[in-house]
Amino acid sequence: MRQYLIPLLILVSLAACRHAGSPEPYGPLPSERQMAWHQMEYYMFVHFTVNTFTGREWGYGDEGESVFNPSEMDCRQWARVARDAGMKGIIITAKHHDGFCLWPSDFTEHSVKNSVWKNGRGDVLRELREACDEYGLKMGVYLSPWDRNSAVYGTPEYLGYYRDQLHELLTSYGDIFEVWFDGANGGSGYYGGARETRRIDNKTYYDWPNTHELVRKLQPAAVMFSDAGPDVRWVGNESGMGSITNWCLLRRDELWPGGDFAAILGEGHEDGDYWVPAEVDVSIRPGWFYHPEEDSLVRSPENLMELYYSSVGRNSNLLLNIPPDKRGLLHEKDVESLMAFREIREKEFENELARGRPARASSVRGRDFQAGNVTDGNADTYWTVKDGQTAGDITIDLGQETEVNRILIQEYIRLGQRVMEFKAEALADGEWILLTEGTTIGYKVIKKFPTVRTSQIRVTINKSKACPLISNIELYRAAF
Ligand code: FUL
Repeated sequence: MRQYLIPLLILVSLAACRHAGSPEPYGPLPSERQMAWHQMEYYMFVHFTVNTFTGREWGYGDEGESVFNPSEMDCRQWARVARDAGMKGIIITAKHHDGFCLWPSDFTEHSVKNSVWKNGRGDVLRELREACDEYGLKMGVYLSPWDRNSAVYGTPEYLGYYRDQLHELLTSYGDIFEVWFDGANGGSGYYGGARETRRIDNKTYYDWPNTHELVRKLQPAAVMFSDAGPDVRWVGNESGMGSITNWCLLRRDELWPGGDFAAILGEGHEDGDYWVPAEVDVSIRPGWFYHPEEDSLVRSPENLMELYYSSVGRNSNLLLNIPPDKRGLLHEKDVESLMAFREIREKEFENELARGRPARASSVRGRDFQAGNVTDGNADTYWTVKDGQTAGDITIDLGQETEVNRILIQEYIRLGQRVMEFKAEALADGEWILLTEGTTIGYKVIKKFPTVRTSQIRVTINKSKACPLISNIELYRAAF
């Protein structure tokens, strides 16, 4: 009997540990590749092709290759600016709707190999790869499904061509963090000289499942973006507005790229059945491509700061487009605005007031889930309550009267997005006053409120799908 006693005791204590241990996951969960993507938060979009030289936004597909001829092409400048701006990566239009390829593809003549740039020996993707490596950035590719140059666009043969190109991009340029599938599909074009309108059924034509499989096979760590995921979804607008209620969830098979789903894409679905968070793509200029007449219309640093709040501050990533000019350089105006934005942002979040401060909660799940986990600066620890409890509050003690006007909150999303309703209050003159309230949290929300002087901040989770898991709360006193 004695020989069974010790294993039995271990089993019993393991069961007890599990009971008092981590909560079970709730609902759909992010994959590791999606977790890595969430942490990127802010990165650069680069729209560059023949349009840069013709002044168009959508090339027709009949542009001569000689049109592409940047005079001072320098991907290192793009990467340096991205790094200095605080961005984590660059996604480039390897091929936009006009079909011109920025790399010397073996599958078309319509590429840099037939341009005068570097006598046809240039490769923008290669240069960008080297620059990203030098500046510690990740790299992503946009490969337009719609191709207004290809003679076979609209036929089944085109899918082979599209996948061959994807294969080249995903095997020749190192690790790709995001593959961007645009939703603009079909219409008029050159199509190898046919000059006609070709319509496709965007729900079936591209046979997306097989393309997704190819990407998974070639770059298992890459996320795929489209209107409908599978890994990252479009936010539903191009004006930089994340939705205030923002579930990282969609319902499977409800959407497809190019469909008219803007309303759903903003909020996602509280009861969605797969994890597909929103990305906010927006340009620093009115157009996606560089046009000299827009030099005076570059977004101001203050405007970029607002975009940051309406994207990163609303549980989305910010993909900010900075289009190179005819020289192949990011324009001085754009760079100036980006750098000033970085300064404002750093100032805004200069002094974190909650870090290391003691916190108490209405209740805690157990020793490993204390209130203090939200101020310990460790993304892997969190405060939570017992199973079955779907509300609770946590109070941070600032130790002395302190001015505060920003709050940043993060859920521990590895176990699911749960919070449905929350509020933040401050103790001022003996009373709790409301600072801000919200619905979803997810990976991150940042909220502004009028400056308050207080020594205690209380965050209440009013409603949650299951016990709420809060990994981080930060407080700031921004200048404005
Ligand atoms: C859209 C495209 O049609 C635009 O040209 C741009 O590339 C934007 C990011 O996506 O659907």
